[in-house]
Amino acid sequence: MNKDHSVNIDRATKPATLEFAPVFNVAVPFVDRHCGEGRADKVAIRTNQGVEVSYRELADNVNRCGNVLLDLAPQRGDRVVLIVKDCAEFFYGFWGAIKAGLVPVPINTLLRAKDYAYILADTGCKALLYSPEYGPEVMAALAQLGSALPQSLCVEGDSDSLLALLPRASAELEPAATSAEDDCFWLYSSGSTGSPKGAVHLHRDMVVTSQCYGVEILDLNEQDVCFSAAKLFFAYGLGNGMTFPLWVGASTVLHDGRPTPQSTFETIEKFRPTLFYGVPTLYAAQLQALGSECPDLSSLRLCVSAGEALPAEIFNRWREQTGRLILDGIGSTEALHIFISNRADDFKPGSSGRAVPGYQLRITDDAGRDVPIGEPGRLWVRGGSTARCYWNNPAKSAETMVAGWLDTGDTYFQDSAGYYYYCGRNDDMIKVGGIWCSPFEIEAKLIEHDAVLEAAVVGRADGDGLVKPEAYVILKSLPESAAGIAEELRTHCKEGLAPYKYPRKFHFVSELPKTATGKIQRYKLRSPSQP
Ligand code: 3UK
Repeated sequence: MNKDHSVNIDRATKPATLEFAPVFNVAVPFVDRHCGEGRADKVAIRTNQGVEVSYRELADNVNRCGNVLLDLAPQRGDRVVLIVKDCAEFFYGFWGAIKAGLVPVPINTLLRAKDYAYILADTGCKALLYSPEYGPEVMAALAQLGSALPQSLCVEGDSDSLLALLPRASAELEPAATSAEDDCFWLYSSGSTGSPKGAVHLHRDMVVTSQCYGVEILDLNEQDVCFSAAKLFFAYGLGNGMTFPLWVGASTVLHDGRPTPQSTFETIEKFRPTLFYGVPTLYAAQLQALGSECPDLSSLRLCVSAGEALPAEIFNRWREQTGRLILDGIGSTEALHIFISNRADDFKPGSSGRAVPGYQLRITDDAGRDVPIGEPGRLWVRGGSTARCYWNNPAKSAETMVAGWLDTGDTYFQDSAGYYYYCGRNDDMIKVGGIWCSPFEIEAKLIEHDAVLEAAVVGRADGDGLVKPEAYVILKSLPESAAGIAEELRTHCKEGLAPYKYPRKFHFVSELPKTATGKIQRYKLRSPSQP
């Protein structure tokens, strides 16, 4: 058998077989391995603040940070919450905790005190690492918590900050003797409604996503430079911007600001990444900006989209304007990363692609039977990276994780060529005249129209109590007449969709409610408080 902390990859099989050593701490192959493989001086991280970190510095600082964290959270399995922006210290905190046998829990940095108080209490964390920007919300959250306060540590600032403590801590740290099946880190899934739930991930999970998707689908290698507009606290960004580049010994570019067309274009021009990872609403905004500016995007070999379905229209326009493909793929916090994807040599615009090798899929009806090809149903996934459970929530775990299968909460259909098509979240699907109708299909039609920047479609009961589609639309510019453009969009939909699918009503808005990760919150539009 292989030596401690190693993983054997047999690429002769399809999908590749992964064999983990019985003693396996995932920080070793992701962080420590590179110095022994000749990458000690290679740059692992570059940031928009001008910071550069080599693989040697990364390994040393991970050890130092692990030692600092062990002073605050001394017991194996203690949780360490990270409310940290995209910066090198995110890496030190995350991997330092794992190497020390602690469990890091990165949290969305855009939340408020009330949300933090809930999550801190739910984790029962012993330590909390936060960036100074979030200090006021963090302090307010701690005040709400009352008892069982975690030890908190600010990343930078005074003499007690992480940056002040690191140089004084030892750069030696033995990896905790964990196993591939031990709890490793948690990520909170926001869900569309209800309280956030902590998805518990194991040491093996990041290896599986990096190999199955990063290597097999994206063909990542040591020469790549990754830039993720999606932040590290999000499972999508965590893979894109941290685990994938580390797995193959590549470099990553971190930006600690809000992703806008301007900031992402500037970052691409300055750091010349080979891979760019965004979400559909960002690609739409970038395309709008490309109307008046022409940044140099020539370093990119591939672009990736996830978080929401990528409309074919955006794929096509991006390809025309930049000459680059956007590979759409669906992933989730519970699955850790993308499990259905398009690929550079096999893509179908408007579809999520095919199964990522290593993942199995099912589409079922309400009775749990597989539906025929072409029919929409509930999408389930099974694979080596899915969360063990939701923390402290056996009821939700039992409902979502059934005999090794994960309920994605999405409605999908598969065509006869094997491509998967997103229809909507199960609770966003609309039944019009007794027939299931996909809000996404109508939205994709709407944004084909020149005047439309973004659209969201929801079902609403009319005066007779019959549910009909209604559209919320952001126009690219102010229309001459709202009634005129509504009529034009209605005709546009009627021409390209089944007759019952056109929106009966249009609301022209300047903004759509979205999660921090760019997902449209259709349930907010459905609620009666909205116009
Ligand atoms: C939706 C998509 C259609 C879908 C994520 C890549 O988004 C991620 O994780 P979340 O837990 O949300 C999961 C849900 O988002 N979704 C994501 N991608 C697509 N729907 N097409 C897509 N391409 O409803 C899914 O159930 O926030 C994405 C990698 C890791 C992730 N965590």
